[in-house]
Amino acid sequence: MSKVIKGGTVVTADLTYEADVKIEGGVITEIGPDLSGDEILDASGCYVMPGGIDPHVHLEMPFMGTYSADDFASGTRAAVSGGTTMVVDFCLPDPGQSLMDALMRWDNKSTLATCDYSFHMAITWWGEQVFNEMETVVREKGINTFKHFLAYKGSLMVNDDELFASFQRCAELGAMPLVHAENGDVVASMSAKLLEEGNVGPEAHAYSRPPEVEGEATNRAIMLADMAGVPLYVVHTSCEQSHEAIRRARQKGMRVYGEPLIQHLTLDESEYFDKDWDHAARRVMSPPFRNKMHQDSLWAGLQAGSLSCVATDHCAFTTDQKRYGVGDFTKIPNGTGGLEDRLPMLWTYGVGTGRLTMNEFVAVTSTNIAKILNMYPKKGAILVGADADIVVWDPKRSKTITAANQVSTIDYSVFEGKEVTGLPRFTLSRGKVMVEESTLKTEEGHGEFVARQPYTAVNKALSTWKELVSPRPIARSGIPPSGV
Ligand code: DUC
Ligand code: ZN
Ligand code: ZN
Ligand code: ZN
Repeated sequence: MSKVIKGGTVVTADLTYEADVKIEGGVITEIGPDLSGDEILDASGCYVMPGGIDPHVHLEMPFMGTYSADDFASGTRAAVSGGTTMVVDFCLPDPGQSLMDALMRWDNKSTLATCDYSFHMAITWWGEQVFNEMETVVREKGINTFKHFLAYKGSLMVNDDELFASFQRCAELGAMPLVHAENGDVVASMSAKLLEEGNVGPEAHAYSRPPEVEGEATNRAIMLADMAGVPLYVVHTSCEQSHEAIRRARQKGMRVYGEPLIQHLTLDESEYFDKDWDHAARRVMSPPFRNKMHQDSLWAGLQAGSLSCVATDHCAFTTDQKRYGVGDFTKIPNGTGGLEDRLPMLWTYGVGTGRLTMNEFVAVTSTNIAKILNMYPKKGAILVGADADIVVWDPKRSKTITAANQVSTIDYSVFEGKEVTGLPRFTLSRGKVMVEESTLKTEEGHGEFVARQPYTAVNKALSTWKELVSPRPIARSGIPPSGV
């Protein structure tokens, strides 16, 4: 059974041209004029683009005493409804837990996926077992990226000695580290002070993690990555301080990638102030929303290429879950949704305003991500042989985003009331039509794991297992070396 996407304009990260696209066995088999096939999908008036890849989601994530509300079933349904055909989730071992055991849990959860998916492995603790298992993760499990939280002191956070040791291990294995760059010690200290002074509401969340906290951690991670000889991927880059560090590193020739979120590009800190508790708490995420100056910086980074891709960090909690934090903002589960809105929002506020070209749109929502995560051109491409993960994009279709009509299971949307123009006419996952206009034709379990091979380019450091040395022993002898 072949399908032909007919009469559309193919838009890739570097080309725009009129052609039909033929699909057989889940892959693209022909691109050209006047193709025929068993089934025709009418793409007239539409752009035919690589399906979106969201490099950063948390589905059914155990976090802050609860689980994020969208699982792999509802999360990937939401994804395809908005033109995203692949998600990358984070496997999070509990402290002391084997990476393999954690991976088994993620393998089980992900059997519900409608579209393809991959994993980043998080380094949430450090020890010889983790050091050894990292090799199995890379060589046998098809995971070439390791996430490090520099925030969430007391739970997910790793210290600098652990971070540096893990970066060196990544270098040796041909893996790339990712960082959540916020200084967790400073956030903890500022949070405690705010609470002490009676600032317990959700707006205090934003005060507890200013841009400097992110800039410091980004700079530190970049320096440590440089010393270890690894590339670095900075998740949810939200402010100029962090972007500036990334820009500088790239100018020096380092492979450092920055990932702004659609939320940070389109929503600002006014969402926290003079708003009712639920409104503000629903928007509590880390890093928090910033002011317009930071938003301009992020848009400029996408235009100039100093920032590489746009994600959601989709980590959706219901209003009831958010209310765990009434009376103490540090207990509000951190996270926002947006998986189904990323493409329409970026199209409307990026392409629709002239800030991004269509080709740049494809680059930052799909192709760059596939390249950076080492799965191009299987993903992120309209090329013969590539997976037929395709969105047929109707630039004229519009809607008003509202929780009442969303696919995500939560009871609100941070984009409530936003008008978007540009929506999928069809979304295809490996050739299967999952969405036709507003009709979902999703298939639980259709999604497959995408294995990603190690990188070959950067392998400077060598490491063997060593206990971390701290504190440094104090010299007992007061005798100076001779000659001093
Ligand atoms: N930030 C969030 O807001 N939620 C999930 C994890 C994170 O880093
Ligand atoms: Zn994070
Ligand atoms: Zn995240
Ligand atoms: Zn299927």
